[in-house]
Amino acid sequence: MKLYYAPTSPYVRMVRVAALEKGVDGRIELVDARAEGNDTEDRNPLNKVPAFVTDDGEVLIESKLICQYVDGLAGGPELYPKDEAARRRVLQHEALIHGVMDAAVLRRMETRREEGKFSPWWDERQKRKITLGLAQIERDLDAMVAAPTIVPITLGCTLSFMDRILPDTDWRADHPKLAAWFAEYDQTPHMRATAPAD
Ligand SMILES: N[C@@H](CCC(=O)N[C@@H](CS)C(=O)NCC(=O)O)C(=O)O
Repeated sequence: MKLYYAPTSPYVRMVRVAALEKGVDGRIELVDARAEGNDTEDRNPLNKVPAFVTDDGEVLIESKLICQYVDGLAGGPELYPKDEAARRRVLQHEALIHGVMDAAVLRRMETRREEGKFSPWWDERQKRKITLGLAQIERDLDAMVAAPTIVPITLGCTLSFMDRILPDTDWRADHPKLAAWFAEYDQTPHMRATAPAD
């Protein structure tokens, strides 16, 4: 199996932490998507990482789908519970966290526009998604991280990435439970093993 990656991508990191949790990381070859001859568009018309190629040659895109595939590769902790109601809750929490992540990425991209093209209206919209999303996560945190599902993995990778790309956003001040949880989670072996080099 091959995982096409970019070193700083938080979406790739989610897949890598998931593979470590399942104990299948040794079966997955990491391939630098930016290396010569590795045109990402050949595998993914959306030109995004992660992209994943199974042993049968099937190409999977979208980190959430790839994580579900990885979950099915081995026993151990169910990253996506089989019980239908529990699974739906996990997917809902995962979607909320991805939404916060996507908004953070869009904010970051907005700051990269050429001089005079920055849109305060668009930036404010993304900021509000992050504010309301984090508030809900703070409220629901206990339930979200109670079991070793994909949810803590997604949350840890998202908060770590926010610290990298939006260092001026002091999310810790308004979310003390989340801050305390992340301080510990960020030091777990699988997070440390996948931390991007600065
Ligand atoms: N929803 C996608 C997001 C993937 C994504 O946006 N990846 C970024 C890297 S962090 C990318 O490849 N961006 C290139 C682009 O959008 O052109 C997922 O969860 O896999």
